Amino acid sequence: MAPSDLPIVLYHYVFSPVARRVVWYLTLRRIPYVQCMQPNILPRPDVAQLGITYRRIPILSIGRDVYLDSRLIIRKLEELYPPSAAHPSLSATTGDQKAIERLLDFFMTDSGIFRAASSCLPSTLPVMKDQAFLKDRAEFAGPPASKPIVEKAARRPTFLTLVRDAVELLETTVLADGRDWVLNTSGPMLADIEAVWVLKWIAMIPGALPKDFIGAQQFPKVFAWIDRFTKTVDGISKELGKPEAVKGDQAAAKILNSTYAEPEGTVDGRELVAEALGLKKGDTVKVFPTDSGVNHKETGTLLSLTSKEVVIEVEGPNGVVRVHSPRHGFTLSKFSEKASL
Ligand SMILES: N[C@@H](CCC(=O)N[C@@H](CS)C(=O)NCC(=O)O)C(=O)O
Repeated sequence: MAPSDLPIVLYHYVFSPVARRVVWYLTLRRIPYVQCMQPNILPRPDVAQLGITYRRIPILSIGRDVYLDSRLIIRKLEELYPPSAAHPSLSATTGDQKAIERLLDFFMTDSGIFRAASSCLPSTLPVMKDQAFLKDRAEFAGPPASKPIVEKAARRPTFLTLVRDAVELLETTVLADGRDWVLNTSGPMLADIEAVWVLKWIAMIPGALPKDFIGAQQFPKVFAWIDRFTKTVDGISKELGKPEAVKGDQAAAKILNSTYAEPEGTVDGRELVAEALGLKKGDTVKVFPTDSGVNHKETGTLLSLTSKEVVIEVEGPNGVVRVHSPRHGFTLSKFSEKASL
């Protein structure tokens, strides 16, 4: 069966800005999927049913292959769901465009803009007073490496300055000539998703961004583009209708009764980390993110290791799945009963 004929299940919750990236991608490409809605804090028994200990959202499966991290998820959908008239491509085509697409992804995620925007959430937001949520997120973020060096009173202004700088960059570079979309295309592309997700999310939250500092008056092109993106994606979602929602049991059954979307892959012994750790196919390893949610380490049998991803077989109560993690932002270690990692 072609991967594009296999069922796709998205585990997410509505208020996850990272999961929105995947939802918009699926919507803009009109790719059918079912959704398994999750609570915004642990525990997530629906995910545990697959034997998965990774704590972050989103998670997406194609057939019996499960993909972690929105970036790998989007890349896999690009690869496994080839473009057609019904499911148009969102990818950049030229080298310059590809560079912009990729650099926008790194800029919004890795340069600290998402973290800065998250720190602009107003303390009056109901969720910011929810003790269970705050406790969950303290575990998610891990202990601070040291005492914060930015004075408390300067923190919000510092983060707002960073976010404003990102908005200004878009206003004065990629959107400066008045184009509708980042790559000057006729509709939104992946490059737009990469650039818009943090700003659209934080701009929507009342009280997060002071309008006289980061608003439509100072940055008319950026705010018109966010609005255009919202209208376009909302229009297509309306036309497609709500994706079917399934319970955890149904989601797990769909996944476990499917075939794999990809061949098993191999472990090249000359791969640098494989060589350094003496890893070979079939070894038990731990795979985990290095930036957040680091305490939730996935244990499984190493199936494949490339420069782009690590794939392990994970055993759940009702069967095994293959769990794919990107190399970027994740690491792996050899499993040892005594290991402290
Ligand atoms: N790099 C990851 C980041 C995922 C992430 O941080 N997701 C947030 C939600 S926006 C999360 O999982 N928060 C903790 C939780 O919901 O358990 C990705 O692209 O998927």
